[in-house]
Amino acid sequence: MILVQDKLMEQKELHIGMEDRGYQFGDGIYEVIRIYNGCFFGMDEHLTRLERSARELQMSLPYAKDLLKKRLEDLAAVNNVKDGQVYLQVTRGVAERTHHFPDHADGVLIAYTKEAPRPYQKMADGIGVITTEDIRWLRCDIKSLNLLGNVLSKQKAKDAGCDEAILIRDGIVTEGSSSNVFIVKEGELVTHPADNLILNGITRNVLFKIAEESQLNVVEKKFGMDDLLNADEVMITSTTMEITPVVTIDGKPVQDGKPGPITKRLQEKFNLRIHEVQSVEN
Ligand code: DCS
Repeated sequence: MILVQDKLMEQKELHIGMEDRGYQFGDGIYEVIRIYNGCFFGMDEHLTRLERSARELQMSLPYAKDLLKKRLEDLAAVNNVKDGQVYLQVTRGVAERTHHFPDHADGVLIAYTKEAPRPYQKMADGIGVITTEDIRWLRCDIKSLNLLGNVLSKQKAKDAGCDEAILIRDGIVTEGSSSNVFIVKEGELVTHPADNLILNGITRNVLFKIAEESQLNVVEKKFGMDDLLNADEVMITSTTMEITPVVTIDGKPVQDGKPGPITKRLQEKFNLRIHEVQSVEN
């Protein structure tokens, strides 16, 4: 079953309008929310970010957050999702094709779930990344459907046999093509400030909390390629990749090429948090 507006239905009943602005302009927003053992992780934070994205694009959501939360829970329950995710998107709706906003259009919301195991192997072994120029627009803080810059960067990583592309704008490390980037330097975690150049990741914010619990200082400041290449540890965070160590950058190992102790400690704390959420909800 899938969710269309506020109704659960079979996928074959879905009709997407040819002039849906999401389809024609990428004029819409989305979220990917994780489900662990049947429980949503960070649902409120994701829906708050969805509301923010809508506001920034002067879009309105078809209905209120509380009902949306309930419908997503119904969707996950009816599909009996255990470890998986929900993909949720809202477009500005269907209207005759003009670039400017239509006078009248109702937003179109769809959501579907899928089973997705946790990326255990990558979290344990670490991943290889490439660096590439950040060619995206200047509102990367909005989780919009316009993902061509991200798509092209991720493809470049895949072509190089890597799992992620780390994006560099004017010599500064912004984020990954679908993740946030952290480095460890002299016992501190450093990551790009949450301004217009990055998406303020939900996992990024979870990392802030668990770092604080571990008496680890997190500094939001800009850092460059040299800092990245000479970091003690490098990690990426995202809903799907959780906290994953980066062990090679452009083919060169990060230190000894193995996941570092601080990354491992944070991963353990993250695991505990997932279990806490489950015991609260069950
Ligand atoms: N930066 C970008 C550009 C992203 O696309 C994502 C997540 C993140 C950071 C990390 O944010 P979260 O911690 O909130 O997930 N991208 C989602 C996506 O498109 N697929 O999975 C996650």
